[in-house]
Amino acid sequence: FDRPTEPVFMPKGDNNSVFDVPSEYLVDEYRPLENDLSNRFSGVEKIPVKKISIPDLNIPLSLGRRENFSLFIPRHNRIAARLISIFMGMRSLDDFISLATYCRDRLNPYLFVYALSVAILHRPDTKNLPIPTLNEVFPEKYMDGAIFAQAKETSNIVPSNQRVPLVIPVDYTATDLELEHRIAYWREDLGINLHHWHWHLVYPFNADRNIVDKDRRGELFFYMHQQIMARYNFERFCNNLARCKRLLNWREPVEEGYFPKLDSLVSSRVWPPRFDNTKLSDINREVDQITFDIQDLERWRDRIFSAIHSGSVIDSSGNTIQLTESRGIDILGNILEASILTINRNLYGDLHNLGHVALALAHDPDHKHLETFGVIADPATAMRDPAFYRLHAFVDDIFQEHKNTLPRYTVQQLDFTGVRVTGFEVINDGGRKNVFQTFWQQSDVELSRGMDFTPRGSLLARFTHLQHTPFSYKIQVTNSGAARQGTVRIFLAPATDERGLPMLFRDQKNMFVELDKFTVNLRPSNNVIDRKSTDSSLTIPFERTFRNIGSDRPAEGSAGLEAFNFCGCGWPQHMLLPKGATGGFPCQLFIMVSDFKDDRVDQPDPSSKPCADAASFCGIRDSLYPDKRSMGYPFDRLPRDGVDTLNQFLTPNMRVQDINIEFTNRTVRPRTPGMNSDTV
Ligand code: CUO
Repeated sequence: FDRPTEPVFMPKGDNNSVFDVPSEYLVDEYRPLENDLSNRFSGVEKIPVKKISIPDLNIPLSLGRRENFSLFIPRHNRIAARLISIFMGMRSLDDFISLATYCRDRLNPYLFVYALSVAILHRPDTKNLPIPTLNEVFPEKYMDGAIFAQAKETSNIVPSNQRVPLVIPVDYTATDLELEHRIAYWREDLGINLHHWHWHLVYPFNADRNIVDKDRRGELFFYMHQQIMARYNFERFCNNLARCKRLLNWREPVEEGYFPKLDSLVSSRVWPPRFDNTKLSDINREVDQITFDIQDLERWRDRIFSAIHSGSVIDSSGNTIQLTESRGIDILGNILEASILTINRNLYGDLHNLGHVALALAHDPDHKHLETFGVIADPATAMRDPAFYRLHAFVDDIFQEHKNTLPRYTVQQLDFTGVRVTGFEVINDGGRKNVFQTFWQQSDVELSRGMDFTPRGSLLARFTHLQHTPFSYKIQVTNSGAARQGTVRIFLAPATDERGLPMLFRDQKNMFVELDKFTVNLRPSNNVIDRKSTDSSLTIPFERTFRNIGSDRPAEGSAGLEAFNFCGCGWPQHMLLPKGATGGFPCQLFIMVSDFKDDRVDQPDPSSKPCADAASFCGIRDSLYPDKRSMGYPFDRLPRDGVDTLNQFLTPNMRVQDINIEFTNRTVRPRTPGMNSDTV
């Protein structure tokens, strides 16, 4: 992974070991150096690479080494799926390593790192290996391109032990003349973008079927992105912006422009911008082997709506499949995305993925200007672009249309007989009650792993992000029955809409963002439950989002390493809460204790598996999704008749606490990778 455009035989890793590759593996331009190379690195550790007969790589090689790579371009995706399949098919670990070293100097580095990461995550003999986080391998996908010229200068002149972190400016993509820039700190957050990249790495839509076909993956596609939208709209409210408008009319210009100012170190190009009010066009690009019309998108959209309204879809053999209460959303997720699990690609097409492409190529739909795609085409960078949310608001609306057709939850279904939530409050570290406190923090990330051809040694970039004071929930529950288990579900929503007016429940339910979900043992009579914000079921700590697989990595074979491994997938802890506002932003904090016997999934308790702590958005590896309820429960349906407000929705096992999010415009001290805490 290190220094992805530098040849494979150059020193890698913290101990500067080198791969000792068979001479046949050297690409033509390096072959004359063969003897010189073995002398040049005579003193360093050599990792022997076995010579194998190389499988047919024609398809992966068809993507140019200096091209950009996008998972949303079908051709690129097919190429990646093929490479993943080849990596997965290598019979032994040695063969896999050998092929990877052969590929590295020949294939496109973005393609190579993506396919290698998916293969490592899913091969039984490598799945516990740590994968470096993408911001270290390709830092250019996450920060102002201007920093790299500075980084080269610094690392050439300043010895590694005297280098100071390079500061990424807070405002570098636009000014406040652009209203959307008010929430650039959220869209461009490194941790959020890393989470999104990792989510798509764990849930690819095209790869070997046994990799793609994970439990409820279509539903999770819906839910994880629905929650992104809810969080985004929440953040907009905090910044005096109205909720995001759906991209409904594909023929109208897209208001929101975006100028990413990111470099591609692989292609030595900048990522293209999209100007304000760009019109979408039919796409016809031979270079990407991609042709589709806006009309195709419209046709697929109409067919999906009509399937939702008829309550069934038609599979590729012409059979009618009901969109049932429990399975319908999963089927629709795979249709809409579309993943290879779609029930009928001819009929329902590839709406969401090609929506990304239409937006990403709006500036050069027929390759007239030899331009490549914009940031919205890459899961590592897509969330930076305001148009991402217009598209996903549209996609989410389609899912909601289906959800609106489902039976409403009855009081009997929602209640947990004999269990009452009698008290619910939030206590900040520091003692303040029923207030969330937010502010800015600076953190450092390592750049050197991704910086090719510069002197070695650590080089840090310092970025500014939102942070909050850690807090605990204190929950009082009375149980008038025998000892039993419950699932605590905690959500947060704005108290009013963007005009400051109270919201109807049917509106507010889509604004609830999940903060936590966990199982509790309830004794008869009174129970007091304490739960820390850092234990949230959707977040991962700073060290996992930005983990450095270098010196602070737990020892081989240790229990710590397993826990450290699987997923960078997980919402970053520092973004658990919306920003709020100076003087306080009023919210409603909701809690529900549901009956665990209706939530339980029939499998051995997966909570001790590695990285099971961000299960709400990411699931648990090699396990079923650990909550049997529909994702988003109890807010995933329209309310029963007669319920107009949140208070009317409540049953005795639920409770609402009014709470403020108070933002203070101050920046706290930097922290560095390996600094063990999300506490400040
Ligand atoms: Cu994650 Cu549209 O799916 O970006």
